Amino acid sequence: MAIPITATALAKRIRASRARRSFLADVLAGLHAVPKQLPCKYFYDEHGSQLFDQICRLDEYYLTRCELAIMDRFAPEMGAQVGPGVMLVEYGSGSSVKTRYLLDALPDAVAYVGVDVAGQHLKQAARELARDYPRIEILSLCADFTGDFVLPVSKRPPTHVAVYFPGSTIGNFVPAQAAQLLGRIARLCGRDGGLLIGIDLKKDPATIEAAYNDRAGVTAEFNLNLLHRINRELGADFDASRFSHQAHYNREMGRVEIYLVSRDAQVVTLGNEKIEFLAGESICTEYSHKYTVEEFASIAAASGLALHREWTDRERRFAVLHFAVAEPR
Ligand code: SAH
Ligand code: AVI
Repeated sequence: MAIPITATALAKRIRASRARRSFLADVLAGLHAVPKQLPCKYFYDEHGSQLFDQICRLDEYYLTRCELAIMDRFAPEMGAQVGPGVMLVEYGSGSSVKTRYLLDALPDAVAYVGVDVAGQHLKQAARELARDYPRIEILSLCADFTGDFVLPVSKRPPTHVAVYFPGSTIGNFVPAQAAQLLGRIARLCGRDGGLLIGIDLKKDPATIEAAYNDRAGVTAEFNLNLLHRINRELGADFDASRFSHQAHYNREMGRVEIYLVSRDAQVVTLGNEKIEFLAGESICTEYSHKYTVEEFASIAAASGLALHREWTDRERRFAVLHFAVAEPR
């Protein structure tokens, strides 16, 4: 006898099957491209999200430490810029740790919406925030923030929408894509809103390279987990032990480039496709751009965002910037 399925369960299955199809299409397109590449948003399955949280606690990964220090010191000033009655929308919210500093400084916020592709991690973070911030309506949206999405409706109407985009996740986009995404953010916020965004600043290459080549090998595991995810979810037969993690700072481009390098000549099967690798051939899995405040402000200005305030840590390694929407484009 067929077991009846509820409408919610059916909708969930349809979403999962669509997500699998796009994942497969993106992986095949990336592995057939020359040079090979994979989108970094796929790092974040459940294990990948946990590995990222471990990266944030590494000595070498100064980014999180510096941004937390900035939030700890300046969140009240940031809260004053964002203003009361807000719906705060966080892009790539992950574990929502930095968020707490901001919510503490926004006691009159109407609602908070975490937006992230990592569904389970997002739900868990939202549950914990709802427990600790009972006066703010905590909502979550599992979506790719580079595409179209509809914000959930809060019980109380907000006076305005502001976006919080910490972590320097914007650095994982090449400048042209970053400009597009900033334009979308400006349109989402409208004239009354604003953007609070974390960026990793240019500094000596040795410090940057160490952050992506930690001694404990967590970043290498994070990178290689992408191959395990492709095997698990798409049925490929990558042997992760035949690939190595590589990360180096490209000074000219102002970015860390992260690769998985094939240790030998090999063929990987994915569905009906055979993907050939030469010895030493690499898959680019991520860029992480580093900016000066001026460079970033000029990209944002072209997207209709005007730099309003900046906060940095004492060593000027990282910055949190507040932008007002000059003209949504
Ligand atoms: N904001 C957190 C997490 C940063 S890690 C912090 O600062 O520590 C990057 C986060 O963005 C991850 O949680 C990942 O799942 C999410 N992410 C990456 N690309 C995304 C995309 N295109 N759409 C939505 N979320 C994305
Ligand atoms: C999420 N993002 C800003 C991280 C970064 O530093 O570019 C992702 C990461 N990749 C390797 N380590 C951390």
